[in-house]
Amino acid sequence: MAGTDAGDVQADSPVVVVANRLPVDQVTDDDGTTRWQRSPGGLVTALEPFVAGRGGAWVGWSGSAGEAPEPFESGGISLVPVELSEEEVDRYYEGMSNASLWPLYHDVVEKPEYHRTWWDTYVQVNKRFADRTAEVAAEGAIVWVHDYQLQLVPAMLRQRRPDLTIGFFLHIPFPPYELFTQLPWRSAIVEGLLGADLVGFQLPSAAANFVQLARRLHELPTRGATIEYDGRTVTARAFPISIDVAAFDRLASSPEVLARAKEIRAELGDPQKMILGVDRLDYTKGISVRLNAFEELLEDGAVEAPATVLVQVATPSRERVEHYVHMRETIEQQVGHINGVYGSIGGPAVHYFNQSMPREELAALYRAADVMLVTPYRDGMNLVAKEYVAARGDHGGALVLSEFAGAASELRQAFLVNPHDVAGVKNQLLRALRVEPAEGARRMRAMRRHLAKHDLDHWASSFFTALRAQA
Ligand code: GDG
Repeated sequence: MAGTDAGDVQADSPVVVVANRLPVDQVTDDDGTTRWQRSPGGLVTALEPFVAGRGGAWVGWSGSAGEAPEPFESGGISLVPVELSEEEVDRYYEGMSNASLWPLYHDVVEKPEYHRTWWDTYVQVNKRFADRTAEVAAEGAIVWVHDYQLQLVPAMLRQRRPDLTIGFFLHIPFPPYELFTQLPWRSAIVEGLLGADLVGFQLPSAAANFVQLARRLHELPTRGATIEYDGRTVTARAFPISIDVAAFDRLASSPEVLARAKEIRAELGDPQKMILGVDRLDYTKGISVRLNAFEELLEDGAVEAPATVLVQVATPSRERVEHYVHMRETIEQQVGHINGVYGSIGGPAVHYFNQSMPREELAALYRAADVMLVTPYRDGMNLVAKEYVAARGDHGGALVLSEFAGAASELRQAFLVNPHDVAGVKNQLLRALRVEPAEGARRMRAMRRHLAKHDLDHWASSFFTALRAQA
């Protein structure tokens, strides 16, 4: 980046990504010095080829409250930090984003809270993101804004820089009219998104929900996927996100990972069947549902522990938001209860980890598991389901997948379940545990064929191609 002073950034980036978080984390070395390290997330890998090395920029928050570092370069991308105070983190991020919008957009699985102070801060922070982006984007640049934390940025940016081509992608579901309209600031959000030329969603139904809102709430003319607004045509379309399938496949079939997968089975006491869940510890993910189903199967005598075990990785997440504190307690009580009743010395029924695991360990777990349980009440996509399929180059394993995960519209050969129906989940879990190897392999092969064509690069390039076409 040319300027190092935050006030002196040059407007020279032809492609700008705007996301709540920068794709780096600050790490402290043994000698106490701090440095920035590329985050392991998939988004940066997907966008890198379009942004890196071409003077591209990424505008985002560093992840810690207080003064933002000066813009700096990492992996050929100019990183432009946006500052957030403690109070802004509380109100914009933990409040409005994660306690209002997140539950509302996930079918009100938990009751959203609405506070005017949170909203005011959301507006203020969105303005700051728009300001920083307007400063770094070159004349006529392509800007891609991400996710529910920044829904006002497209309109704010267009007002500052009408020369830009602006895309927006929502990673989480977009609710139907009947739910969305409970939001006190519903019109502002719709107008915010309409500032974009292209609004991308995970599913066609979400895009249709948005078009319907524009028509019913704002009485705008719409036609198929397009909305006429303010003398422009806004397109709303689905771009289902994916993973780097080939890289995950390679990782999961490396000798180290295969050896570790064997070792995991041995450490679990060589069970006949291993069931696996991997999620951020979030109430949308339906972790309790699968614990209930597993417990009932133990109670019915349909499965026995420790011949059949459930391994649940629940990565810590949003630990300061109240809903999450409560949910963690409930899940941990449930695990304790199941192990209390069905476990034995050295032989628990549920192996529960409230820890983040290295990627290699996740790959080994996927490879070791006979059944992967993915049971969210609502999920934009769910990359864990796709990672499991990508990891099974041996065509082994079976995927139990919620109908309410975006991934279900692509992974049709999974054992699909309605997570609200415990009897149905039990049934499908048993079918998956007992599937004939040939039948399991047929399903896995079909899902892998789909993923091979629909990978992360396909997602990013489809979006950029569609966005450039709007320029
Ligand atoms: C949002 C939407 C949409 C999990 N635990 C560990 C770990 N993970 C990784 C998984 C996976 C990712 O985190 C989780 O992705 P999901 O898609 O399952 O869920 P969200 O975090 O809710 O993501 C979602 C996504 O955005 C993308 O658009 O699919 O619907 O909610 O990659 O592997 N990774 C490591 N250790 C862990 O312990 N290394």
